[in-house]
Amino acid sequence: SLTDTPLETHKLPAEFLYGYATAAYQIEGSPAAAGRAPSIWDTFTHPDPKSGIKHTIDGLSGDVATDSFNLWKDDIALLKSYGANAYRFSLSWTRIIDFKNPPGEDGLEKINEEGVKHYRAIIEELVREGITPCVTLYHWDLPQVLHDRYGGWLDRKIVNDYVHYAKVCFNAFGDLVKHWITINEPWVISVLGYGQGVFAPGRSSNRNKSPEGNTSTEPFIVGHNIILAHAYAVKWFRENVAHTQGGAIGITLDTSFYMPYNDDPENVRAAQRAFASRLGWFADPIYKGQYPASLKEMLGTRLPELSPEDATVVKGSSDFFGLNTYTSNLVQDGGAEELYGKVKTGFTRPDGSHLGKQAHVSWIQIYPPGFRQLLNYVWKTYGKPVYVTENGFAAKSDALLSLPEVVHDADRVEYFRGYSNALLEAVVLDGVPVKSYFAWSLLDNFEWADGYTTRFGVTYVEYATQARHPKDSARFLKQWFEAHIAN
Ligand code: GBH
Repeated sequence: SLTDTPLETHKLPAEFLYGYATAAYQIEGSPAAAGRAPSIWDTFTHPDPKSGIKHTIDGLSGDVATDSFNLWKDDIALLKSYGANAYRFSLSWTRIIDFKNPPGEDGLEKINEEGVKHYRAIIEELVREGITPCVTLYHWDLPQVLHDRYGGWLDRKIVNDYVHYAKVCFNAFGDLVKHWITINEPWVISVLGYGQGVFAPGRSSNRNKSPEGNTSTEPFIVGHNIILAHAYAVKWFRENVAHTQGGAIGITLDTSFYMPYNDDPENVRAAQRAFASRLGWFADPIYKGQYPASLKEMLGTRLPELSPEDATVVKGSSDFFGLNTYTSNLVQDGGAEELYGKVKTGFTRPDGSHLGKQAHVSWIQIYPPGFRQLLNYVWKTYGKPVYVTENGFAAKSDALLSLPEVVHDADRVEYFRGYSNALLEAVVLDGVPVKSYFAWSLLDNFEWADGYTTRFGVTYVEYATQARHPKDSARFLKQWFEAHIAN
């Protein structure tokens, strides 16, 4: 049997994709270059003109970030030096579509050729270097114009605009790009953007100052429109691109692994509810054709109905399961927050011990067994090959130390050692078809509401000079994947 030989002698298949993930707003900077117009994240990260409220911890925005709009060749050189055979990055919708000029008679904006040219150069360079481009169409940077025009994700009109944008990208890059991710983390967009208001566009009825929106309804309307936008883009792709140019397309969802706090049946059910609210909300319609029963029960008419016509487009609309995951949680019944399934989550076991080492951020502890179990859960529940599209760690040392010591990120190395071995176990011992591993992230970068105070990179970025310094974790992953991908 497989277990007769040591695990480290087993290999991932030669076509396994190993690389790093980034997102446009987190790395590019140059918000006005090549004809780019503002997205909701540009608006959100600049102090509100009326109230002066700032939405990032350090008050900073993605205006500069890692300057990757200019330094993208250096980024690709880093990928190459790290032995990556794939790169997951996102396109900026407002650089590809021309939102600086009014729409045409069909209500749709024209292509911004300058923006297309920019990304075309990046994609060509990646291919030349033997690095497979995996393109995310939407990583949270909604065109501000569409938000202003009809409320963006709050209106079904967004489906038409999103499909238009997706078509432009398929047509412009589909000869070279064979891996497409429609949308990154719908739960985060819906809940943090329209429920808690801590991410753009910052809508929440639970805020003390200037409450806006409706936390009990908007997240579910937004979630619904995201599912439809994804599904109708995939429908177009399959009817027009898949059979000529080929390629796989799917969505990326995010979740922790949820474990009951103890054997108490209430807590066992709570863990199931946590999965239903975080993952099932999106995964059940997309892979099974309907919303989870527990969600319908909890939300009643506040959960939009999936019409039979839409359901046929939504069901089966992802070729793979794109998974972003960072940690595991112990789940208890209770908690009022329905956006989390009315559960309490934590890291502390009944005996007082912790799941693992704490990250610089509150929401991550190192717990590799949960990663292996999650890969099994996703495969068993949804039956699609799994692309791990993000996994990573914010080490405390990144925030505490400075150069030159800061590149010795022992905690991140520990994290990646545990998680890469857990992935190998899931593939080799459990038979889960995992096709990729993208570590988050290639570089320290703009970490949304955390600004630049949290660093996830395997490369330390000196923001004053934009100098890049490889951390020990980059070397670790290079060696690990060199040793574990078959030739
Ligand atoms: C990913 O989201 C994103 O895709 C990526 O852009 C980001 O840089 C990366 O994570 C690292 O954060 O502070 O308790 O409110 C992962 C899902 C959703 C997890 C937001 C952290 C905030 C938790 N993330 N969440 S809290």
